[in-house]
Amino acid sequence: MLNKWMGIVPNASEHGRSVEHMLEVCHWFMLLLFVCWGTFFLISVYKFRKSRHPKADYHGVRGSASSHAEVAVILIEATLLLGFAVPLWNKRVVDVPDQSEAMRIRAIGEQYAWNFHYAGPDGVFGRQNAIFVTPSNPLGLDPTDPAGGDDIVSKNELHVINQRPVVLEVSSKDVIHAVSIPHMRVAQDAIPGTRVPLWFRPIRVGKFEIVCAQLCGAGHFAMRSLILVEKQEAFDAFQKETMSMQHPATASVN
Ligand SMILES: [Cu+2]
Repeated sequence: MLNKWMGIVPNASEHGRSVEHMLEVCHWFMLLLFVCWGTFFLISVYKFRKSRHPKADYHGVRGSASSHAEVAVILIEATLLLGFAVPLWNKRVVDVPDQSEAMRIRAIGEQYAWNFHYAGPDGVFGRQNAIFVTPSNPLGLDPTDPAGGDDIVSKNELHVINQRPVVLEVSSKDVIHAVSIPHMRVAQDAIPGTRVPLWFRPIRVGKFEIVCAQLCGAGHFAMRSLILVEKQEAFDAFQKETMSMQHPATASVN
């Protein structure tokens, strides 16, 4: 309800609720802080007004209530950080699912599109080299490498399987971009020369938006793609069809 009112898109990933929960706790705490400090400020302004205190008192507060309040704030903030934020961060960034469980897909940004590179049925990414880059081979896949014989590349369309963890290896061909998938509650900068894993488990079949979240040039606004969360059969059909288009020789053998 609150999400809808604030224009936040519905969650479609397993960990999404915990991210929302973290944000909710922080916001409620900030509201509490705002109200308390605001009230304290107004009381002070009224109580220590000039007409009642014509002469300034340089000793300030004498009671210990304000120190207690400060300690309480520190304790609550430490709990937020150590009890909620660090464990969630660890789960999201350190505990990346391994290759046997997850789909590994490379997401490569360029001005102004996203390329998605799948390892194909053999699960091994083919070698890449900039010398092979052409309009029909945007990622420079080495045609002599057998591991790349079943690799497929899709532009502006990321196909994933529902309920299966996805590890996106995010990088860029030119400038800094950022993959942001609001429905999955994930975002990651795409930095040339690095390959950063970003993972999530989609829990709902559907089509969702992927946007570039770094101002990357004049066409930044148009740099949007779709993530298609599909059932296994639909993904297999996509893989087979794309393979037959991109590797007619290999596809006919299989
Ligand atoms: Cu971009």
